[in-house]
Amino acid sequence: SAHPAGGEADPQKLLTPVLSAHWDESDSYTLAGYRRHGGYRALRKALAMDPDDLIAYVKEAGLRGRGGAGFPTGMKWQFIPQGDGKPHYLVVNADESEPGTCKDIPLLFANPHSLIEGIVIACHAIRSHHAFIYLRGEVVPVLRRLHLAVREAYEAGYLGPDALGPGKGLELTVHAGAGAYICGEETALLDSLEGRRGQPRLRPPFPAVAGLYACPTVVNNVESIASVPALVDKGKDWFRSMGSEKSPGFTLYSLSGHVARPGQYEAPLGITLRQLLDMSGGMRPGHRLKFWTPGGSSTPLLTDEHLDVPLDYEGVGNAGSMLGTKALQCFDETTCVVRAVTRWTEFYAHESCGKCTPCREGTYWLVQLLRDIEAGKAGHADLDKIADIADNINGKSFCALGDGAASPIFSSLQYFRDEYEAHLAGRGCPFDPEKSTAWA
Ligand code: L3W
Ligand code: SF4
Repeated sequence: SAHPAGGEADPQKLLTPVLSAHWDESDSYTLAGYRRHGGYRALRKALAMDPDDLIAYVKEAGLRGRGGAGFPTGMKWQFIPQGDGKPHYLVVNADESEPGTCKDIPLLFANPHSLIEGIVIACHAIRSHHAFIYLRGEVVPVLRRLHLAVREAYEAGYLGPDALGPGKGLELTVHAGAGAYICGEETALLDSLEGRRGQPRLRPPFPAVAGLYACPTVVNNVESIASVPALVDKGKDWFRSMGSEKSPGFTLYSLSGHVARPGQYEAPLGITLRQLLDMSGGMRPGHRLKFWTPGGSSTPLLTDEHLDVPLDYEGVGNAGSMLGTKALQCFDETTCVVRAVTRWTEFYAHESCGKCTPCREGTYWLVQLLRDIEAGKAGHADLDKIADIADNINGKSFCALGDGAASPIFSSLQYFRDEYEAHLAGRGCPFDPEKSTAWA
C-alpha cells in the first residue's frame, strides 16, 4: 500500500531491530551468543563514566519507561539521593501480566544478557550494590534461562565482588512471583519482594525515596533497562535519530489478535498501526480492523479511525488513549466488543487486590452487569449504570488497576454504544445466533 511519507516503500525498512536483532540464533540467550554481537561492550564504556554524567547522558537521550507510564528513565535515576548513607536498590519489574502485553517475556527468553548488562550499567549510575529481578512466576522456562544467564555473568565477573570496579561489588537476585497481576504495580511488587502480601503502598513516598526495605529504590521495566546498553554503545544521537523529540528511540511493538503475522516488531516510536499492519501482512485475509488497544487492555480502545495515530506517548494521548506497553491487540469485525470488555473486566475483578472499595466492589458489579447485558437480561438503565460504576472507580481507586478496569468500559461505550444497544434489543449477543433471539 502507499507509504504515508509518499510513494511506495518497503514497510520492512521501518524495522529497527536492536533488542530483537538476534532472537532467531539458537544461542542468542547465552553469554557467548550475546558477546558475539558486541555484548558487554557498552558496560566498559559506562563504567569509565562518572555516575552523574551517565545519568545526565541517559536523560539527554530521552529514554522513557517502557512499562506503560513513559516516565523519563534518567530522571528516575536522578531522584535517588546521594550521600544518604543508605543502600540503594535497583528492582527490575519483570512481572509482565497486562492482557495483551507480551514483550518482556520473549525478550528475557531470547536475550537475558541485554537486561543483565543494563542492570550493571544502571547500578553504576545510581550507586547500587544489589539489584533484583521480580519475574512473573508462571514463566518457568524464562526463569531457567535467567538463572543460567546470571550464573554466566557471575562467572565472567560482570556480577560479583568486583563488578563495578575493584572492591565495588554488585549482587543480582532473581525472584519469581506467585501469580498476581497486582504485583506488577511497583509498590505492591516491593511489598511482595519483602515477603508480604502484594498490595499497593500509598505514594508518596515514591520508591525513589523509600522503596525496598524503606531505602531509595529505582523500579524500572525490563525493556527500559535492556535498552540502555545499546543506547550507551551507539550513543544518544543515534538513539534520538529514531522517534520524536519527546518520545525518542526504538521500541518493541507486540501485535496480537486477528492479524496475519502476530509477533514482536521492533521499530521507532511514533510509527502508526497502519505501518505495523503493512509489516505484518495486515489483518487476517478477508477481514477488517474493528477495534484495538494501543498498550494492553488498560489503555482505552481505539478504532479503524485511528490507524494513522503516531504510536508515541503524545500521539496516542491526543487520540484519547495511552501508549502503555505498546501491546497492540487487534480485533476484526467478527469480535463482539461487549464480550471482549466482559472478558477483560472478569480479569480485573479476579486480580483486584481488594484493598480499596471502588475497585474491589466496582469490578465485581461490572462483571455481573456485563454478563447480564451479554445474555440479553439487561435494560437500557444498565448501560448508564456500568458507565456510572466505571466513573466511581476511575480516579477514585488506590492504584492504577482501578483506572485500567474503567478504561475499556468508557471507550467501548464511546465507540460502540450501538452494539451494547443491539444486545438489549436482540435480548442477547448479535454475534452469536445461539445466544440471541433476534439475529442482527
Ligand atoms: C519520584 C515523583 N518518582 C512518578 C515514578 C513512579 C513510577 C513512574 C511512573 O503505572 C502505568 C499505569 C498502568 N517522584 C514521581 C516518581 N514517579 N512521579 O514514575 O509513575 P506512574 O504513577 O505514572 O505510573 P506507574 O505506577 O508506573 C504504570 C499502565 O502503566 N499499564 C500497565 C502496564 C502493565 C505492565 C505489565 O504487565 N508489564 O507493564 C498500561 O498502560 O495502567 O498507568 O515508577 O514511582 N514525583
Ligand atoms: Fe487493590 Fe484495586 Fe484498590 Fe489497586 S485499585 S489497591 S488493585 S483494590
